[in-house]
Amino acid sequence: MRAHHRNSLGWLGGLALLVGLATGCSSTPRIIPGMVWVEPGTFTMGYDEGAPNEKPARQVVVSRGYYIDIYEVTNQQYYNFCQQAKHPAPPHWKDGKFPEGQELYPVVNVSLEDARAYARFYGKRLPTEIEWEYAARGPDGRLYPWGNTWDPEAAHTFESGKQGPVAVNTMPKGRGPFGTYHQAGNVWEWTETEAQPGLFVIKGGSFAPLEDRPRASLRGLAKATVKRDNLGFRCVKDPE
Ligand SMILES: [Ca+2]
Repeated sequence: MRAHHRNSLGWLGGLALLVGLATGCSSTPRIIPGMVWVEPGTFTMGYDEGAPNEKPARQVVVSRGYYIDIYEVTNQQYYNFCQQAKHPAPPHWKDGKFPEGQELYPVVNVSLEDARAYARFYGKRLPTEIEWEYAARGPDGRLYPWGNTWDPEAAHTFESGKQGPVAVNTMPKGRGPFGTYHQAGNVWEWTETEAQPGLFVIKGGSFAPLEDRPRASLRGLAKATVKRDNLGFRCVKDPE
C-alpha cells in the first residue's frame, strides 16, 4: 500500500513537471518554512446571509498564487524582529519582552504599520482581503476554514471560555483548505484592503465576547494606527 502511494505521488509529480514544461512555468512551488502555497483559483467571496458588508456572495478569480503563513505571527517571532530591526515592542510588553510562557501566542497590540514593518523585514507583505479569504475558504468557498458547519472545537472564540489568545499551533481541527491554523478565531488579522478612507479590513474574529461567529467572510474595520489586544496578523509572500 505504501509503495503504491509513493508510486502515485511519483506519477503525479511527473505529470506536474510535464504540465509545467508545457506551460512554460514552474508548477512546483519551493518550500518556505512556516508557509504554505496557495494555488490560483476561483472562489466564492462574501456571504448573502451575513452582515451588510459581507454581501453579496460573488465569484472572485485569484489569478496568481502566493505563499501564506501557516500560523499567526507569534510573540517570539515578533520579539526576534524587534531585536534585529530595532523596532519598538508592543506597548503591553514589560521591558521589551512578552509575558513568560507566551512564546507561541499570537502577537497583539500591533498597528498596521508595525505589521507591515515586520513583513517587509522578512521579504513578505500583508495579504489583501481577497488573498486572506481565499486561503481560508479554498476553491469550494466553504464558510469556515474546515467546512460549512460551525464547530466550537475548531476555532478559539469566547465560546471556548478563555479570555485571551491560545498558542497559534493549537486546534488542528480548524485547519483551512491549504493548511493554515486559526484563520477563524484566536486573534483578528490585519489585511492591506482599505475598505473606506483610513479604515482597513481585519479578518477572522477572535476570542473576545459579543463577536459574530468567525466565518471567513466576516469583516471588521480598523484604523491603521489602532492597537488591540485581540488583533494580530499573518504574512503572505509572492513567488519569485
Ligand atoms: Ca486568527
